[in-house]
Amino acid sequence: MSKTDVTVLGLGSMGHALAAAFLANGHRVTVWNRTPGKGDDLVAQGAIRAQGPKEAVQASPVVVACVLDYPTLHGVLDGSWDALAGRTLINLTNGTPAQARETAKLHDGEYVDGGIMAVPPMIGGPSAFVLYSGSRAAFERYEDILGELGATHFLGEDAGMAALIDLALLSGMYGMFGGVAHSVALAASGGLDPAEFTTSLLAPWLVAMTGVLNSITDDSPADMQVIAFGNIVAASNDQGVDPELLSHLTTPFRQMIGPDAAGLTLEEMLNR
Ligand code: FVH
Repeated sequence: MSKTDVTVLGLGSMGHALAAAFLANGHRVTVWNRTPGKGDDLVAQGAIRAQGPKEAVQASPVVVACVLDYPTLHGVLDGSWDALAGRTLINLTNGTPAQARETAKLHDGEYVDGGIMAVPPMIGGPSAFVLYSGSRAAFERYEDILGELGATHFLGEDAGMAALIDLALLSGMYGMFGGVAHSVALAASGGLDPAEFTTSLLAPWLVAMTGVLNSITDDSPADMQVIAFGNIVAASNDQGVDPELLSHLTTPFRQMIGPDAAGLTLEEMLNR
């Protein structure tokens, strides 16, 4: 069976990995990037370099876009929307739900928005997954192709859902990274080597805690945890570590533990 032709707009770290995956799976891949040299190795492997976005869009029924942000995407497609009409636009650029919905409206054709939950070397490998929302018909027609990038999760016909859940997952990741930075600073203030601390204690601790994400307050009541927040802030101040990040933990914690805690101050939560 002949493989669907695919165009990739944007050959940054991620766009390059996407185009390479499509090439490896035997597609006729047309590529365009603002800085042409980034596609040289792909062209050497058989990709076709388009001279501009319009030529790239006209080359395939499926256009996958992955550029810096939505204003960049709109700039790239300015002048090519007519050529894109009737083709499927799969936009894997990171942005907000509102930007995804706005882009869906601009496109006269099937639109699928995506959120890539992987770094470029993971594309096409077993741990990559990508969130999609928008045209169900287009997603189902091209699910096999999209599956070449990583596992697929379709989140419904609201084009903004993939961006929303992408940002929700990134919130968890960046919250963890921020916590890691604070954790390492606190340990270093006590004289521990950051790399050794991270490998021998912090990483195993975080891995263990991922096992209780759905029951965070079952065995460790919220009130007890809120007292620990106060201790972290006090000890950070004593050690000369800025407590700014951790001092805000009560707000998301209140949202997580439910409406009966909404609007309560730290003191009110402690005195419930
Ligand atoms: N890399 C990652 O780990 C993450 C994983 C999750 C998804 N993100 C999102 O993917 C989008 C692209 O990210 P990227 O890693 O490919 O980013 P860069 O390597 O910086 O490439 C940026 C591309 O955008 C092009 N570009 C930038 N400005 C313009 C412009 N004014 N006109 C046309 N194209 C532009 C840039 O072109 P060039 O600089 O090579 O000429 C690259 O193709 C992003 O939304 C991530 O959040 C990646």
